[in-house]
Amino acid sequence: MRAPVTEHVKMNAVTEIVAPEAEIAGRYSDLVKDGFEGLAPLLSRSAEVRAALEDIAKIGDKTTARKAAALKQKLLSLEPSVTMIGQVKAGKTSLVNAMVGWPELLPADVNPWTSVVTSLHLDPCAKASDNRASFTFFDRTEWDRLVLNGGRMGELAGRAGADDEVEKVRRQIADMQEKSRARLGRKFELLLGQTHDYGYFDSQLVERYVCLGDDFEEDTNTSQTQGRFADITKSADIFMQRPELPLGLCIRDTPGVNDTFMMREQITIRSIRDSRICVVVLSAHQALSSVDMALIRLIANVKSREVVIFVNRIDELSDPARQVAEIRDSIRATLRAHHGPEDAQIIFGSAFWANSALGMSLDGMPKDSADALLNWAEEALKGRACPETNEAIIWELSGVPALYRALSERIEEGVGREMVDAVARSARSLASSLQASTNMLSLRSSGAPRQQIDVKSVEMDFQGIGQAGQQALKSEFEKLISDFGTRVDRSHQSFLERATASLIEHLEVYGESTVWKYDPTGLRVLLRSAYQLFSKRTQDSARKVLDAMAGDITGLYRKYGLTDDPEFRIEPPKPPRTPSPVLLGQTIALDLQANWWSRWWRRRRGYEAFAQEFAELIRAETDPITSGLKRDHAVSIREAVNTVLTDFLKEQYSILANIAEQGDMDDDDLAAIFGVSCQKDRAAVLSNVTESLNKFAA
Ligand SMILES: Nc1nc2c(ncn2[C@@H]2O[C@H](COP(=O)(O)OP(=O)(O)O)[C@@H](O)[C@H]2O)c(=O)[nH]1
Ligand SMILES: [Mg+2]
Repeated sequence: MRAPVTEHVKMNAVTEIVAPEAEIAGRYSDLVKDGFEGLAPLLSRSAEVRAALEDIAKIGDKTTARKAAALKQKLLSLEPSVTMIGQVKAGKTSLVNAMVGWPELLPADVNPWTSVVTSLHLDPCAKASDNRASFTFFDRTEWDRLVLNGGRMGELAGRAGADDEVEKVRRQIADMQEKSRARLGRKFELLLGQTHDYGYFDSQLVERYVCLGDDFEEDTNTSQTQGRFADITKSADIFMQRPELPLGLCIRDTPGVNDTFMMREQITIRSIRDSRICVVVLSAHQALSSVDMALIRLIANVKSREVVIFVNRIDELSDPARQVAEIRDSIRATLRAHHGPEDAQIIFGSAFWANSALGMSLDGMPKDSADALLNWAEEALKGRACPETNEAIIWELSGVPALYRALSERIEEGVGREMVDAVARSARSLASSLQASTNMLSLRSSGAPRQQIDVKSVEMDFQGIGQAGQQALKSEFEKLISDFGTRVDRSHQSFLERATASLIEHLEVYGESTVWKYDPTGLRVLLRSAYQLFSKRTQDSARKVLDAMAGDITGLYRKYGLTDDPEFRIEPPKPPRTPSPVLLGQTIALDLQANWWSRWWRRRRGYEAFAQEFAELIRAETDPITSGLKRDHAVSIREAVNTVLTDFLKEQYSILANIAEQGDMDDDDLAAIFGVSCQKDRAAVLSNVTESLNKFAA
């Protein structure tokens, strides 16, 4: 019988020594195996589609084989991405290091000024020699926006007329720029907008690009190499082999949302928009006492299933077994109160424990941390099978396996499934085209007259279908976008009216000396529902247009006598998913309790001026949100649909053109391509492939 968990941990936890690199890698391989069970259905579906594609390549002609290979490659290159967000010092970077099994890869505790987004691309198929890194610097425009306007914060304060505040921000930023220039010397100008690529990486290299030197606040020392480029680095991409993972994965570490200049809020918004899954890292001791509203606003517009909350640093709690439940309730209550993703999964853990399990410093685990571990072990492992080794127990308690389990589920049900289904759909098209060629062959061998398809005429047909589709899409979207714009403007206007009315009422009751506050949540809720409606309608419209096109293409197969099967039809692609309106979370003046806001308030004199200036300020603040929704979001949705439409058309055209070319060939050539002698085998393989792929039909 195995010793009870707590005993087991107690005996060994504090006696290990720091493990060397190879040992850490070995441990990681063992530990990380747990956590991906949820991906099993996805992996087997993917394998099945891959096998079908291989069969298609075997029995098809060269063009078809090439297409099958490209689709297979697409399956293999699936790389879901996960964005880690949270306050500075919540432990995002430490957690990412643990997740990838390299405890000191990304520097923790970086200077809060840095704004680098680091993407770790984990590739299960790559070799160690494929490891590489690439660092991109801000370009001139981005840099100037930060420096000249003082970032979002400067913009905001500037608009509110808080000139002294703007000046302060500008001075600090000018200072930063000067130091960067001094540090980088003449290279500064040259570097802006550039990318540096390396055929390797290690923690020192990453540090040079990600870590501002500690000298930042003091004197500049241009000779130092550490943090040499970090001032102007915008993003780091690290490509890393990870044979332990069953699937490619991109983990994005963001700098943290609470910065003075709000430069990073924009960066974070963009990063969340690019990922389908977002992990919010909170620090346990903070999670109870304070809530970062900027953070809640950012995730409020993301679907619950696409957010996972990781409460980190539970090793610092005195009694996690009890406090965890409290923290969970408090987070839920906050999410509910602020219209956040209430049902988001909450996981508790500690990046420190995870890195300890990997072999960093089991010997040095402080007593408090070890006590917390034992305390949490009893609660967390209650009624569950206990892992075999110390490392495995600590790893489990660190929450990292639970996090991987959560991510696996989201990938399986979301981006992974969509991708496999889309590839299966394209594979079915290829199979249908093979079926059409087969039909053509058997017609010929039965002595029917040779079917001629004019490639030119196929091209004309597709041009016609394409134009009709584009036209339909254009008119559908014109109407949708205009309706959406009207609705957004109406919400905006009525919000402004209500806010101004409330302001006047406040002035009447309290006069000018008490600061007035107004919650902009109402506006966000209205805009969100307008966006959701728009989103749904665009999906419906896109589906309608794509269905019609698929119907027209099916018609061509009949017109050219390639099928007499009444069931035969070309499947339309799925309309692209619409992105979450993360932009709605952007901080605006009304959200802030900043000093300058109340000073601005106190400086206004006169009733009339108040109301008018206020209305202007709020309009200027909310305009970027409403116009961003109307412009960027709406237009990018239309473009995404357009891309799907164009790709579909191209794919179908090339399939039919290929068949047309075969129709031109004489029997000997065709026989050479397809090996007519084994037509029977072909038919059998094809029917297997079709049966297997049909399982994936919607
Ligand atoms: N005790 C403890 N410290 C942690 C944990 N995670 C991170 N830290 C420490 O907290 C500090 C900030 O961590 P970092 O990963 O840089 O946080 P980030 O700013 O969110 O990326 C560092 O000194 C870490 O060593 C944890 O789970 N437990
Ligand atoms: Mg960090």
